[in-house]
Amino acid sequence: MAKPLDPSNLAELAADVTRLHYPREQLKTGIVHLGLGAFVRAHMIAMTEAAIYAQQDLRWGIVGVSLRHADTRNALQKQEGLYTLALRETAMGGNVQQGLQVLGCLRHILVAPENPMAVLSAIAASDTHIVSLTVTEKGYCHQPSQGTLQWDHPDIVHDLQHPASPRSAIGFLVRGLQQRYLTHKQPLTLLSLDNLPTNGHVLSTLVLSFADKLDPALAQWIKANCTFPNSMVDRIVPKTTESDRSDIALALGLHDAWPVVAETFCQWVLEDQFASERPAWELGGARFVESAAAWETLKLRMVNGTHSAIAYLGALAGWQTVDQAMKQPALVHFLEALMREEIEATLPELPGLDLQAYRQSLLARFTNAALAHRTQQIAMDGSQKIPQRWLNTIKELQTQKKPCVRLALCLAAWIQYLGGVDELGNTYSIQDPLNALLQVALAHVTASAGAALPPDVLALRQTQAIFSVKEIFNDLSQNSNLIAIVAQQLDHLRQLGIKQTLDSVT
Ligand code: CS2
Repeated sequence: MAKPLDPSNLAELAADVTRLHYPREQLKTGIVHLGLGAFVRAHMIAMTEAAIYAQQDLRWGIVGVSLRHADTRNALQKQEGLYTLALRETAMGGNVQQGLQVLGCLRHILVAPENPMAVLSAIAASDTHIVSLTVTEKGYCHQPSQGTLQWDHPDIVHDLQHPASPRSAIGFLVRGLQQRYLTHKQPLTLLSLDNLPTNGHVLSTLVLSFADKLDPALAQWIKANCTFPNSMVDRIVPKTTESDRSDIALALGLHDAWPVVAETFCQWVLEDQFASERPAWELGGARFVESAAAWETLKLRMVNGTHSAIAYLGALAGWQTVDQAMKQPALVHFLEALMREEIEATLPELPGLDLQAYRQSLLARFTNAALAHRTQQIAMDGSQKIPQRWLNTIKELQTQKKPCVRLALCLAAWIQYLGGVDELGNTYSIQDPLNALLQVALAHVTASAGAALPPDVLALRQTQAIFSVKEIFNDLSQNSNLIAIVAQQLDHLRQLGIKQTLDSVT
């Protein structure tokens, strides 16, 4: 058994591992990050490591905050926050190439429910210049279709009443900002790295409305002194598995209890609107722009839109991973047509971007077998993802009076997915904060006459029921044209199966 990865064993790392090249013990902590999942450890933290290294700028150590679970802290505290980033590619012929790097700029980890006051103090500390977030779509406690705070969300109700022990990201941010306001009043940048359109703008709306409820003067101060840059982030980072851990230990020479695996591709486009200092992230590959909105739209509709399509169609067909799904010609042709014929027509101008090359490189990224990215992982939380991944695209196509049959098939696949059984008869559980609501909507159709209805009418009624969930569909809820097309695709999926349905719309 290899020795554990920790600062005293670094001399034993395998020769080809990229290691730390700065005096780690001297790092200050200038960033607090909420939501310490795999994604940020493979993205923003890796870019911060590069920025620290390039300039030996020791201001940018990171305090990572897990908002729910202690597992990351428990694993990483024994390693004093050190962990491995494994970048994997699959070469022609199927050979996996892996590059390993040990990262050191994650300096402290807090588990919010254990010590909420420590999280508030970290946000309020005057050395903290940036609070960043990857809390996933549902972590914003907002209405996904409208971007407004969900005031009846249990965590928001709790946070309004418990100043010292918030639960939600918004609660932590506003109470932490309140401490800054009541003490040194130094400005702060709040940086969302989640897959939401105009994520910075959404975050500012939520923070300001919560703050205004507590104290309008606090909201005024935040507005005048804090910034919320929009940003687009892109890197595929699957959940780390036991077999990843043992493979990495072999190649690393030390045992890392909490490594992270990702593709080599990495993109970060963000607005250079910082309230005070920031790391030189451009030296780690980030691109600073005046407005990130068009980049966010591109990424959400092309990368995440097709990813969710693969997820629901794949999960239903029994294709367990994205690369396995990409071995199906019917799916690949469908994805190409989906992007070329539907999504791309809705994208804003991005001077210098070669869309065809972007599309081809995306399809190639999805074939990376070394990631084994599970379709069920991407299928999670559909209600929170679908508005920005598919519905905005559909609305735009409708404005342009263009067809959207492929996106309709994506929606049909999601509705079918909510049934919890794949084409092979295997059952699975659905993870979605609105699942109970969606199941009630479907059950209502079946209870009132379902079994007696002809299949196409049943598909129509079920589609109507799902569209009536305003939290997701909002102004599309009564769109009978769209509902009819989706229902037809749902009926096709049931009658013809996935492959034939895919062929029929390609
Ligand atoms: C995925 C994203 O799980 C999902 O919903 O679509 O996490 C995706 O892998 C990243 O956004 C890629 O940048």
